[in-house]
Amino acid sequence: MTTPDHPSVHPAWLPDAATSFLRGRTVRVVGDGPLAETVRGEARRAGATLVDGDADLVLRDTGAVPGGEGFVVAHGDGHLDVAADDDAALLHAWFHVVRTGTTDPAGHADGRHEPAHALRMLDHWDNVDVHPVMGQVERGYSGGSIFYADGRVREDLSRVEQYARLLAATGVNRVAINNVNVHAREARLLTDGLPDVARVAAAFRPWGVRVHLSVSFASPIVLGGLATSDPLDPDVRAWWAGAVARVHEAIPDFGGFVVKADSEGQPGPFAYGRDHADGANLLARALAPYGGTVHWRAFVYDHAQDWRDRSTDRARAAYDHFAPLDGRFDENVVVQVKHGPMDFQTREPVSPVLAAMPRTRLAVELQVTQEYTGQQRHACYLGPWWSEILRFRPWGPVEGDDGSPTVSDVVGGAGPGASPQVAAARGGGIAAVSNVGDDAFWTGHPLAQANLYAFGRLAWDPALDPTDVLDEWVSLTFASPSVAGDRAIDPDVRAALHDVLDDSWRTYESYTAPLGVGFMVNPGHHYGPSVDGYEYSPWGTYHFADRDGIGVDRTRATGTGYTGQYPAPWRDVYESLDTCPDELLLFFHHVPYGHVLHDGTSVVQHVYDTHFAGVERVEAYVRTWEGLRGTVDDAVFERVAERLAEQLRSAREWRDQVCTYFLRASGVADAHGRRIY
Ligand code: GCW
Repeated sequence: MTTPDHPSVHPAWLPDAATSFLRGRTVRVVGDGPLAETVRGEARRAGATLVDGDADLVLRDTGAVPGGEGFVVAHGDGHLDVAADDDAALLHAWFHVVRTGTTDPAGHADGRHEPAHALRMLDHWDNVDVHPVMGQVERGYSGGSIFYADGRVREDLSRVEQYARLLAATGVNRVAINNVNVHAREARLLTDGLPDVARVAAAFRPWGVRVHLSVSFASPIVLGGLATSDPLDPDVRAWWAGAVARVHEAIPDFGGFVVKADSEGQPGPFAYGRDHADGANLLARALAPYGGTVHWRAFVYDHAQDWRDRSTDRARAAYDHFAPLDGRFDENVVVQVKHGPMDFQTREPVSPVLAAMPRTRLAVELQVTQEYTGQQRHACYLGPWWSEILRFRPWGPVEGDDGSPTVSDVVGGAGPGASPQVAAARGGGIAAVSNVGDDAFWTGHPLAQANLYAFGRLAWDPALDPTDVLDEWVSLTFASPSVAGDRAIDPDVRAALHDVLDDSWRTYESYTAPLGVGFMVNPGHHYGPSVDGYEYSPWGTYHFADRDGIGVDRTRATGTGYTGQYPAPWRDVYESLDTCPDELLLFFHHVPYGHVLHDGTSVVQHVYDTHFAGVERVEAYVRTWEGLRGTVDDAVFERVAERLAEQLRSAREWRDQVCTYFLRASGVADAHGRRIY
């Protein structure tokens, strides 16, 4: 589907103007792997001349490090010479040159480039059928699925091929193509759907992206007709072994399974008195002969909680379930951990699970789709947030960089105490929920493309500056043939995009989620403000605001004890009101409204101030964008303008509801006398 008024699909990054600097250049590609052919196709598409002899750009597949994916850029005699580990690396090297925007050796530093993480994966929460409540793409804000239509895998997969090319240009190398909530129809992708899944895999293969499936733990029952899916039952084991053998016959490079088990109603090993390690290893052993991986999600908690019960804390759940299992998972199991202990909120602390399982391959899971960050109606560039997460040091120091391990190191298999197996496998890498659909702009909000781009780039190199990554995306996306020079960008366009996006995550936080309070959203669809939306619900997502104060006491001294799941120094930093960072204050502590923050403001005044300031920022975004009318593509301009208008409306709604709620609750007037209802 494309929107009726924009019948053609917008090219996202990599329009032809982005490769115009290659027109007329000579390129030599040495290598005979299938991805070498893809690189030749890209060179032709860019208008370069493929030659066998001397060339401006020489790309060689040396085959020296199969699976290495890295490449070395060197200055040849008046040309640029790139030696690639394997043919996947050849493709990465090609897009590296495209990003850099020149084949002139002077524009390149000598050196080796390689991904920090071996597994860089996007998970699609796409359903084959349109789900009555969730729609076709669960938490999708970009139209329908690019994979499925009319109850089956699409006949025409050209859109998937375009998507694969976009992903290859960011470095993503794995994709799971169906929702982790596996419904009856989707479960069958594993069996009678295989020929179609094989077609999807064929669309991704030339771009170096391997396909994975989400599977139901109850498959032996629902697909195999067995009476049980007990992981220790020999018939169940045999069923999975047979199922995986058939998958590999159809798709020799099949990546593996993603599993959400015993979570939010999905079936799992608990029904048989078994644990998550039993469950994950069952699937891992079926996949092992073929080199496949199980991504087993750690998003497990009680979603049928009683709000009256103050002893249960959802934030504790993943650690309580998984940390005791460290060391029990097979080598081809990756335990996939949401970055925070709750659920992709605008601000959460980093999950303590990431510091608790040195003998397990861990992946950190991010959410590119903006479920809780504006649903692709609000501009919210998440690069800075992910960068904070990936650079967080679970063992300190609290400030500064002394080379101590980061979250990125942990999921790269280089955390403290990592077992030899975890180190050898380079951990479990980085996964994220995709934000793409069949929308003409791919992501609903055209500027939400920047998040998809940034995910791939930060998964490749978490040390990149997120603002630089944004700038790359701007250059590759808004390259305009009408501006003089190779791949030139109108400086006003570049400046405006930075203006709107650089701090947009903090802006979003300022009017929606003060001091680490989350979930003040409308239940179900999660869009727009509802301060008490989840306060008396079974989901375990409370803020406990009353007339005196707000926040969740998660201390060891008087609260749920969650702070004790962290190693030092964080267990103590978060425990103490003196040292707990303001932005997470209400995540860890229940405080009176008059509690004074480190910047000298009271909690309730901070709530007022940030909400008013956030709306002013959005007003400025609207003005900045308006200044681009006639400068950027009309369709893009209009779509963004329409989204910004909604963002402004919604931000005002957030400001007025949240400020009014806390004025009424606290009785404390705004020090600046602004209008609160
Ligand atoms: O964020 C929550 C979403 C669910 C989702 C779940 C999960 C796929 O509200 O829609 O289900 O997380 O991550 O499994």
